[in-house]
Order: sequence, then structure tokens, then C-alpha cells
Amino acid sequence: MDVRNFTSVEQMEEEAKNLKERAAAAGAETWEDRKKAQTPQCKFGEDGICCRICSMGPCRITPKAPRGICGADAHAIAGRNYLRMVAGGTAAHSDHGREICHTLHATRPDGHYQIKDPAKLLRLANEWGVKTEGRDIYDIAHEVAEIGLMEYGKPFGTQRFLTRATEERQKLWHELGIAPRAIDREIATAMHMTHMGNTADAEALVRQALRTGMADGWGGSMMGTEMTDILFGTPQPRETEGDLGVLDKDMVNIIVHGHDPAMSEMIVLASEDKDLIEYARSKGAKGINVCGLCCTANEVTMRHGVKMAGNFLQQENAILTGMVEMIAVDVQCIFPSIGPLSECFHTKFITTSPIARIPNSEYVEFHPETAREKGRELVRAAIDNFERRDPAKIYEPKKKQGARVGYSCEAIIKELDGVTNSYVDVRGTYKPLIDCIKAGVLRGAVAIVGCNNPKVRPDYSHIEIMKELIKNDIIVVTTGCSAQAAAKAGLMKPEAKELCGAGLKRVCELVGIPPVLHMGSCVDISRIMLLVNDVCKQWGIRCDQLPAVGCAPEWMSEKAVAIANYVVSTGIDVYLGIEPQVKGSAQMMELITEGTRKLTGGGFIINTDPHVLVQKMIDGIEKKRAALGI
Ligand code: SF4
Ligand code: MSK
Repeated sequence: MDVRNFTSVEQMEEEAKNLKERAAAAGAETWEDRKKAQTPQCKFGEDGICCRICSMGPCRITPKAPRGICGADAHAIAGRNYLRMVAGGTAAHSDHGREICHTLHATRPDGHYQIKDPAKLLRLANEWGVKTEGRDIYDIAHEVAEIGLMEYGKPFGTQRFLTRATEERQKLWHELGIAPRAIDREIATAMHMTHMGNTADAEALVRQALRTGMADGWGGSMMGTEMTDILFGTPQPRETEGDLGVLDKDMVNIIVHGHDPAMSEMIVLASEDKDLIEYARSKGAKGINVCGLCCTANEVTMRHGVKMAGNFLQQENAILTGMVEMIAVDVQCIFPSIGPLSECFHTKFITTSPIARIPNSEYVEFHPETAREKGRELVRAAIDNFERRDPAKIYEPKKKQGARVGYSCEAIIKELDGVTNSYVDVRGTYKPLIDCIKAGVLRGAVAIVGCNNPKVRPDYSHIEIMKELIKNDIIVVTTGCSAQAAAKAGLMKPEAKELCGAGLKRVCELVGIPPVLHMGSCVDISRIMLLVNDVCKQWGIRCDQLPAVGCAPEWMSEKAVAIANYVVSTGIDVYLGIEPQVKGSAQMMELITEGTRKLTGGGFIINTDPHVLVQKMIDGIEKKRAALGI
């Protein structure tokens, strides 16, 4: 194995250092400067024991003052803060899902948004009892979208997607009272419970955190994934590239950033319009180069092979190259610092959603009726901006890696179908995968997901953990910014099989897959939930018995806390490399680590050392194997 084929974290850091020097020269600040200015960070906040829920506060818990003015103790305060994080995360993911439902509802045969995967639409229509025979596909789409939208506010019943889970999960969720009702209701209940004068019992707060998280993963996020596939196509494996080296000095560089692909799809389409490519050439550029950041990158790379410029903590670095004509953003994970930073360069900063209004940006609202023209207008404006580049400010990052992306559940099954003739009778199942795990060729699977966090070396934990897992014959699936860390390191290209143990290497060769499978954006962790449940159904085991775990080594967002809650509700342990902000309450720490495991079979395992964390994962997987007798 030639390590020169891969990019090390040290090499990534070297590039980041060069770009940081550019920032200093341009008089711009970056997250590193602001982190320094914020250090030391507030201990009360870090431990989750500062309450400012009512104006009698803020109240902070100390040994001398163990209760807030109303009498709330550390457990109540940390528990309420924690539940509010879950509510925030669920709101963000689910509102993204709702927007996509509205986009689906706005599809027309001659409109800007059309149905790209009618087969998936029909499957969902059948699942939901929507009449399909003899009906126009767009009529069906509108009815499905309406039913999806009703899941947000229906007065009775629980989420429709729950019926996709194993029987044992469905039963357990109902028995525990964590089967989510309407999505908005669970968010409202979380906010109501944590209002001054309501729930002060940590156990009840954690239970509602599970239920609210479930409204995300088995509600809003799953809605986002399903409707996006119907609208823009279900991902299939395709080749792309990752890291800042994908920016091209000779091209008009446009970056799309955020989460909801409705805007970025229009920019990608416009960038392929012949007249705009000609226009770019007339301005001295060789063409138009659309690249992505964060989860918008994941969405458009999975469906178009758009190159991935990088992840969360690289958003400023992209602009520091001086080569970005435009950064167009939709929602979530966008640094407000992009405003002042882009003004130090020629970069146009475009915000497009009323959900993410940011100073020092140009606001161009996107609507289904005008989306295609708006996309073209933005691409044209980026081309016009090409001439305004300052050659003295240009820095060309050289590093990039090839990556294979787009492993939806449908794509994984298709790949498995191609494995061997002996499975000809069970095509369309995960049986080959299950057999590999049973035989020990694969020891298990880990989903590595989530953000970067300045509390740790960017990307280091993601990459170290992935390398150690694949070396130990544990297959990795990944989403979000973790996927981009993998892409930058070269772990999502088929050649990464050289870093694997003998068993996983053989599987990669046989199936023709990389050892780290890209499953999409943050909302697509819902795909992983379906994968887990379908594998367990076909195997005939409970979800908490499966030798598979989740890991968010560098998480930072409220969405990550929501995700972690639906994953443990699904019976899967979640390994965290950043401590949740509840340390000021021993009871809360106990509840999120051991307490939930007693209820659902899944809990958090927390360790800030990635090497210790990965060893715990391997041990956890081996323990599950032993319990299954395999
Ligand atoms: Fe203080 Fe209680 Fe008000 Fe929180 S709810 S700020 S602990 S008085
Ligand atoms: S974009 S939520 S930083 S993974 Fe989904 Fe990345 Fe985390 Fe945002």
C-alpha cells in the first residue's frame, strides 16, 4: 500500500495553515481567531447548568447555590437544556423535510421541479394507501406531498414511517411512550415541558428527548430523504472528487452550501446550460465549476457527481483561496462570518432562504415558480464576477482525492445483487451482507457521521477512527461532514481497500465497493435506520443485537443531538467524541449513557480520545457478536 495515494490530516493542516496566512494578509479573521478569543469557554454552559429559561434568571448551579431561584436543580436544568437542543435539531431537520414536501407539491410536468424517480413515488404512494392506478404521476405526487405535510400537524396517531421498523421496535416504542406523534407536536411538547414551572424530572426529560428525536429520524428527516429522492433521483454510485483542490483557477467557481437541495439543483442545472458556458468563456474562463460544501455538497454530489470542496470547518478556507466567484447558501451550518469574510475578497455571498438571513449577503429568495430563472441569474452573476478576481489574493490548493459516492439503500442492494450467482434466488436483499457478518468476514458495521468541532483537530477523529475500523474488517457507512472528511483522505475511493483487513478487502473486491460507503447528507441518516431495520428483519434479530454502532466523533450541532436520540431509540449505541453539555448533572450523564440502554438497548459511550473511542467500538461490536454466538 502506497500512503502517497492518500491524504493525511497533517497534509490537510498544512494547506489550512497556508490559507490562514492568506486571511491575515487580507485582514480577515477566521474561526481559529474567534475560538482563541472565546477561550476559556464558560464552564456553566459547558456543563449545562446555566438556566435562562425565565427572567428571574439566569441561574447557575454551584456547590453554594445548588438550586435556581424557582428551585430547579442541576438535573432539571441540564435535562431541560438537553431537551431543548433535541427540539432545535428536530425542528431544523424536519423543517427542511417540510420544505422538500412543499417543493414536491409544486412539481408540474412543465415546471421547474419535476419527478425524477417515479418508481420511488409509486412505492411510497402504495405504502401510504394512495390510489395510483390510472392516475397522472403528478396528481399522485401532490397527494403524497400533502399526506407528508399532514405528518407535521396531524392531531391523532403516530408517524407513518414507524411501520417500516422491525416489529419489536414498533412494539417497544409504543410501550415506552416514545413513538412520535405529529412532528410539530413533539417539538412543541419539548418546548412546553421545558418552560418555566414544568418538568423538572430528568428521566421524563430524557424520555421526551427520545420521542422528539424519533420525530426527526423516523419523521422529518425520513421525509426529507424520501421526497428528495422522488424529486431529484435516488442516488446511485458515481465518481467525484473531494477537497479544496477541486476549485479550478481557470473556471468560474461557484460554491453551494447548506442542506436543502432545491436551490443547488437549479444552480447545477444552470451551470450545464450551453449559453451560460459560452458566456463564461466569453469572459475568459474555461467553464463553470460548481462545487459543494457541507450537506448541500452531499446532496448534489450523490445525484450529479458535483465535486465536494470540503466540510463544515472549511467554509471559510474556500473563500480564502480568492478563487470563489460566488457562495450560494440555503439553510443550516452557514457561518455568519462568511459575510465580512467574502467582503475581503471578490466573492459574492448569496443567501436564498428566509430561514437563514445573514448580514453582508445579497438575498435572492427561491420559489418553485421562478427557481430555474433564479438559478440562471445567479450563475450569470457569478460569471460576471470572474473578472473582479484579484490575482494577488489567489491561492491554489493542490490537494484533492477521488471518491465514489451515492450509496442509497437501493444502490447497496443493487451492488449486493451483483455479488454471486448463489444468491440468485434472494435478489433484492441484504443476505450476502448478513452472511459476511455471520461468517466473520466482516466483523460488523459502523455509521460515522456528523460535523467538525473546533474543540478537536478538524477531521482527525473521523479519519483515525475510520482507518482503524476498516483495518479491523468493520465496514463504514458515512454521511454529512464525516463523509467529506473521508473523501478528502481518500477513504471513499475503491483503492482504500488496501487499508483494510483481509476480510473487508475481499468484500470490497468482490462487490466492487470502497470500504467507506457514502450514504448522503445529515437527513440521510434515516437511510441508515432503514438499512439497520431491514437487515434485522432479514436476519431475524432485534436492532440492539446487531453488531453495528453509530459514531459522531466531532459533532457540534443541535441536529446531532436529535440524531443521537433517534439512533439510540432504534437500539443502536452511539459513540461520541465530544461531551454532551450535561456534565453538571450526574443523573443526566447516567441517563444518557446507561439509562436509555435499559429502555431501548442503545445508549451513549463518550470519550474524547479517538483512539480509545474506536477501541471501545470494536469491543462493543465483538461483544454483540459473542452474544449472538457468531
Ligand atoms: Fe432560574 Fe428557575 Fe427561571 Fe431557570 S426557570 S432561570 S432556574 S428561576
Ligand atoms: S452539514 S450538521 S456540520 S455534519 Fe449537515 Fe456538517 Fe454537521 Fe452541518
